[in-house]
Amino acid sequence: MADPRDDARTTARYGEAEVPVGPGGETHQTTQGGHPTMTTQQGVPVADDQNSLRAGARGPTLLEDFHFREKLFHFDHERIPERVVHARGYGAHGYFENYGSLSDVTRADLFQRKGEKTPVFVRFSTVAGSKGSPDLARDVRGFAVKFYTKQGNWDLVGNNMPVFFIQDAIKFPDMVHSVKPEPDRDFPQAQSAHDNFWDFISLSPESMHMIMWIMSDRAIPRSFRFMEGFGVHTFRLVNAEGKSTFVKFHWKPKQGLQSVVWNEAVKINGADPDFHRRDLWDAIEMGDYPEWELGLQLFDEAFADRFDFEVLDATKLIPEEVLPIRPIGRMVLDRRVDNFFAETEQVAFCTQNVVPGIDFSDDPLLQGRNFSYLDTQLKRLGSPNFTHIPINAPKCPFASLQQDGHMAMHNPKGRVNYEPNSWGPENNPREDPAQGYRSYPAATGSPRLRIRSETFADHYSQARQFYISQAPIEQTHIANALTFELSKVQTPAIRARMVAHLLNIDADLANTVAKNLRLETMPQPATAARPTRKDLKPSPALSIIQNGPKTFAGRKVGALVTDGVDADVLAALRKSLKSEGATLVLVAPEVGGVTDSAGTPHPAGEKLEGGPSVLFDAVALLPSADGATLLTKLPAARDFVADAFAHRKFIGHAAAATPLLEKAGVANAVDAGFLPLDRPADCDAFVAACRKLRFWDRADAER
Ligand code: HDE
Repeated sequence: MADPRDDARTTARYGEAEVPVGPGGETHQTTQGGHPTMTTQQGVPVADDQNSLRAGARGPTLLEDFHFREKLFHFDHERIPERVVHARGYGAHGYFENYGSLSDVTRADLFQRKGEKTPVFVRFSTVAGSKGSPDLARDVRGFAVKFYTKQGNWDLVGNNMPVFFIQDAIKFPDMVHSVKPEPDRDFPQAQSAHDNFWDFISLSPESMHMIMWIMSDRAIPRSFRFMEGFGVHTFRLVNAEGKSTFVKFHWKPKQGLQSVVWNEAVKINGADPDFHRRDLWDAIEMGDYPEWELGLQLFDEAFADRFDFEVLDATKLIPEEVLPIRPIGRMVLDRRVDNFFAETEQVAFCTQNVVPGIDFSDDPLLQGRNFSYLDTQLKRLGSPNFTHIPINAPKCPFASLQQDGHMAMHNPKGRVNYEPNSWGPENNPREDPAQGYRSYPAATGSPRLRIRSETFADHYSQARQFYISQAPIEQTHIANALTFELSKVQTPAIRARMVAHLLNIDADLANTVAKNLRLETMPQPATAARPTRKDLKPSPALSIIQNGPKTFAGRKVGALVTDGVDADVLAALRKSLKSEGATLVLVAPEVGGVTDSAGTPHPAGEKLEGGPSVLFDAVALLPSADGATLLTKLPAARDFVADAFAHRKFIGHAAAATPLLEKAGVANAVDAGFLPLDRPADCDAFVAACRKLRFWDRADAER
């Protein structure tokens, strides 16, 4: 097939005689073979984009080559500073839809009418790593939502964990410096497993609750689609009568919660560092639109006063068993970005972007964030006019008397650029006391003090509550994560200092980690400003496993196939997965695929070496007898099976796969997580088993 670029313009390239053939007479509005004419930024048609202008065929490049100069100039300036935190992220468009009216608690226009849809843009992110870091870092995930409401943009800039490391924004630069690569060596990248981070944490008891979350499986989600989101801080809603209600925001994924295991995360980072962004892209491309329910925890001053902890403390949550969540609407992400840079990279979230009816609390972390975000946008986007970029511009009418600045796009017409003025209404916006934003008149006026309230002093009770709310295997994962991280810490005193904190959380946890680290002497418990409360009841809502999806929808099976794969079983498996809402990916020794037992060819989704089992939620081993013999000789095939086993995945297999099970060292460990796939009728049972996502009871699997 002819290369489409193989036209006169690109072939007539060599030698003085063969001067590139330009558009020759046409104006640049015309197209060539359907292509628009390439121009410079000034709109001048370009004749030759392959060769710079030279003094003679082998001579130096000439400065007057304005096309070359402009092209390199632009390229040299393509990058903007990456976000100082949350650099690695991925976005998508969608909408938020109300279940009903919320006029009882807020006058926010977007919440007034049942069924009304508001466009949104969401950006998910990791925190510590740079823009090119892998998706499966152990980290909190950003969950930032921009609502383009009819009364302006509202940004709910949250995370996938409901608490944070610190109580006061003044500690944020320290906390972030500590987790980032160490300044002398610039490593490790996107990892908390190093001395600086644990040094800071072990000296910051207020971080202990967040540490339990970060060491849990919440920090290694299977996908953005399977994680919760939280506004974290207490905010206010204000209704038309001016009545304020405190609120905490919760996003719950319709797809259910799911995480990977650590050994899997490490391997996914090698096999597909873009695992999370690819997952979101693929789901939207397939029309399997991810969905979350937005819920509110609403409370008044009286509840705030009687609740066990300070509601202004971002290291605390309110268990939903104590204060139920009121579901108010759903968010659907149904459109991927057209251009990553224009949308995902340039989107500028800001906690201060609120709309009438939504207001702040005095949470000192939130107050600090309100200052920081605008600052950071100016640094990154380079101009106070970053709101003129389409992704950041409101979708409702807007008008102000602000003007000029770099890259000003919305330039007012007429002579008015100040207020008060006595000119007519054209291009002359005025305040609107009725509709306009009014801050809630919360009383202040206390003495100015650099002090933290006594009500923020309990650092261990909710850390313990989180730990005891986890299923046993989740508790094991927390102990293992702490062991892993502290094993990377080279200063023994830091390890011991962390174990001293764990003693205030749970003695078994502390002892397990101390043993795993081979700590020589057990430290004394850390000095606690408040003793740990042991009376807080477990909150089942905090466990991932106890909130699984009960469906395999949105998940993927990787089927290891060879020539001769049973045609009927393959067709039946595909059908069962489709009716469940899940997908099948064929993994074969060659990407060209395989021919099934009926002689039908099937292209492969992945070549074996590029499609390890860590990329899938469950696996099916469907080789023919000859194929199984071939696979036993391939290390990637043995790893495919051994990893699926170790990661407690459901393994469907044809009897012919037995030699491969033997070679992978799992034939003697076959358990109820192994299911036969010898007949078409077996497929439904396999898919039904997969709904549990993992066979947690497997012995000798990952610890
Ligand atoms: Fe952020 N945070 N943050 N943060 N944050 C930023 O803004 C900051 C905090 C969160 O996808 C920055 O545009 C301070 C908590 C998300 O573009 C910066 C403090 C929570 C995103 C900033 C916090 C968040 C950011 C960096 C301590 C969860 C990504 C780049 C008081 C509720 C938004 C940027 C996106 C980004 C400051 C703590 C969520 C520097 C000072 C708590 C999801 O402005």
